[in-house]
Amino acid sequence: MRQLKVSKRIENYLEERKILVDKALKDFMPEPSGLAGDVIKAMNYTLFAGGKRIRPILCMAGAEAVGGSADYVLPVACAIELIHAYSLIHDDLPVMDNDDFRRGKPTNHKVFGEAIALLAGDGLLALAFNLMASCGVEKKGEKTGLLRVIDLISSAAGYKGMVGGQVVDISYEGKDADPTVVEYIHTHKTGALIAASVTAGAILADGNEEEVGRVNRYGQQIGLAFQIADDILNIEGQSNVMGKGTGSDKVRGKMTYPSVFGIAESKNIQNRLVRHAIESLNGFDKKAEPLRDLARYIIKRKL
Ligand code: GRG
Repeated sequence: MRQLKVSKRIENYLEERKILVDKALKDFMPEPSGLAGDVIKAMNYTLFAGGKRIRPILCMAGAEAVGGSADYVLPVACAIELIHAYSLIHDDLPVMDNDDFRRGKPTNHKVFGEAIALLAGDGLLALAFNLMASCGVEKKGEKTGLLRVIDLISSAAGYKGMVGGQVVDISYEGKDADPTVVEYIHTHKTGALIAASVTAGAILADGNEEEVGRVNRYGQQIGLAFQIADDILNIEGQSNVMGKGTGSDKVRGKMTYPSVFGIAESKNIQNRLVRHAIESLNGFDKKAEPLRDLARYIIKRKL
């Protein structure tokens, strides 16, 4: 049989995995009911309003790269998507980026109001930890791997990671270009949760320390490349494909890779990061092929 072209292979893989994640999320999420039903409705709205599910897919691929199973890590993979959904709701609020559309649909606060949107984000964040704590991925009552993962993910989501990156992103709007600051913003705001996603998979699947370290390095490199690609899409992307407007970074005076290094150099940097990410997986067999494909996809994506 002729080998599928890489782009087709990754397309099929992403589609299959997204179906798996969507089904698990549907099974897990509560139906809106009771006195607090409005907030559950708002939580479900953003969680099921599209999305590539790249973080859970990376978590499953990280597990498989070290010989584990995707199904086993699926609850933790879903929990990471809940954290991602929370960050998008808060990021779109008027006090943050004040966006009206995401994934082609009105943002959470446009539909449910600011107070409910804020609480829906909080609710998703808390529910993510509830899901991880109750997901039963611990073996024979031993929770070491799971606790290590909760430690990793909570750090990546909080002030040492995503929240810290967001704070610097906001406070440096309109300031002079600074390569150190933009690298901090991108590695924290976006890179930290992406790196934690793939590393969590490798830890839960009992990868050895050498493997976990290599997968983590891969995650950090693609995490930064992912946000650089996002910056480039904000300039060169097609808004009808992305479901949101382009050009907003420039209007807001955001510090981005293109604003600091220019478009051409930003593309060189992301290509280099992807090359290094793939090199980090040297020594891994073909079970790591999805991770290699995902690294290439991350900078070629159109949304
Ligand atoms: C704590 C109040 C408070 C707010 C926190 C941390 C935070 C809000 C926001 C930062 C997270 C953020 C929005 C980073 C940008 C990362 C990014 C590129 C998001 C888009 O990710 P995709 O492309 O989205 O995976 P889809 O739609 O595919 O899920």
